[in-house]
Amino acid sequence: MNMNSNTTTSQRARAKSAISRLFPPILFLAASLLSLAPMARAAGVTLTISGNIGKFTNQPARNYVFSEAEFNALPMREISTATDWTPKGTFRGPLVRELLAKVGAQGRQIKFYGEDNYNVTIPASDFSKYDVILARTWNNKPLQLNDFGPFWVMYPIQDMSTSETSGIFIAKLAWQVTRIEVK
Ligand SMILES: Nc1nc2c(c(=O)[nH]1)N[C@H]1C(S)=C(S)[C@@H](COP(=O)(O)O)O[C@H]1N2
Ligand SMILES: [Mo]
Repeated sequence: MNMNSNTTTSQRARAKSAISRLFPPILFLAASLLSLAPMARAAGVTLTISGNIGKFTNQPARNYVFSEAEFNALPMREISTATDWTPKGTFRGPLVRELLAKVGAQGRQIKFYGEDNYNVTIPASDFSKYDVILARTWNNKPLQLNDFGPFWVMYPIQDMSTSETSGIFIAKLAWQVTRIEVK
């Protein structure tokens, strides 16, 4: 064994131990970033309103995108009711008429799009007649995409008569909403 190969071996050993010292922190960092990813997505929930509106967050695209923070800063209302899909519980969200006012909505028909490609068009008059909210939470927990979220059109069912909540009414309770078009 000559001096040269000895040096090379110890250099390799030092390099190797440097990697093994660095590796756990790198793994830890990677794991932390991965576990943060779903939170980052949840924090990134947005609501896009487009169509016949007068206020925009993106002028060229002519739409208004509510960030989660801006949405959560809106005045909130609660509706405590059971639905066909949920036991009695409390939904919380802003009034749809206030959301529409915020974006300067002018249309008579409001189309709600679900992430599952469902859509329903509701006359704007419903939102002056009833205190309809765009629910973001149920029993204080944010609605998840796989559980009717992020936004669910909710009427004050408990205050409405059976004739008002019969027939096609139930089709207005669009869940998994992320986009609204004012027509
Ligand atoms: N996002 C979304 N919301 C929705 C639906 C849907 O398929 N997707 N169905 C609507 C219709 S047509 C009705 S009658 C009710 C009940 O749907 P269900 O019969 O599938 O439970 O939810 C309404 N909200
Ligand atoms: Mo339906």
